Amino acid sequence: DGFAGRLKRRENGGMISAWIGTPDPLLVNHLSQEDFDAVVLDMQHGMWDMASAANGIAQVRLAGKPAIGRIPVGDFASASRLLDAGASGIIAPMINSADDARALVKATKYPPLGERSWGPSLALNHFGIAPDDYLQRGNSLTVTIAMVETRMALDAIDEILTVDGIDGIFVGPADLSIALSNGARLAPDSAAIDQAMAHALARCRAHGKLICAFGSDGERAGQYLKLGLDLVIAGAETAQLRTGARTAIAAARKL
Ligand code: 3PY
Ligand code: MG
Repeated sequence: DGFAGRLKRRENGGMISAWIGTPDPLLVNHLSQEDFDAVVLDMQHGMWDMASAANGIAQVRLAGKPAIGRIPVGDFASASRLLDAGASGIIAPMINSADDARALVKATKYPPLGERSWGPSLALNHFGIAPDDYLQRGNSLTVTIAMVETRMALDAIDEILTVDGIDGIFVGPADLSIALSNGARLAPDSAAIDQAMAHALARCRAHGKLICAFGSDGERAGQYLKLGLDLVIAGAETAQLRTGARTAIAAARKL
């Protein structure tokens, strides 16, 4: 679907992706109609299982958009299955070392880069591609993104970025803020995170790899885009839904 290429070429500047944890494909259908460049289904803190995620991916594809799956920590088998179901990218949380990054690549890239096992029947349908083509091009049609959200990961960022098959990183400001304060604070919008983000951006650019991050709302997403990030989140669907509800109620009460 050209997503990986468009992302890497930064055709329209950075991308904005939806982020959905509620395991309802019909909710995905609605949100995919908005002007998002991609849609993330979150299996780590969201409630998707593999069958519902496959149906969610189908709804994203119906809107002609790329679907990305965030897997639970260390659940690399689910990364392969999401790709088989037609995901265009995988975001893996808590990748803290080159070893973690290599295990992720093993599950998400076909040989010789990795050891992804063959079975992408839904992906072939969604991409409209022949098996031989998908085998040849699958590794470059999909992106493998490692989350940097601990002190260890920040220290190992160059080693992680050096791993062949890692297409980029995704900074998790919530967990990173907890890690950097030794558990004292949840402060995703703090100066410490701004500093870490600038450092991560510089390292990703030095390695020629992608950098993405979770923004808690549209304003934060805009700041990250302005900084030069490749893909950003503008809040989870629950936050967007509740903000919309609050705005509507306030407007009604004002009259
Ligand atoms: C974090 O900020 O820690 C994330 O994982 C983004 O949801
Ligand atoms: Mg996190």
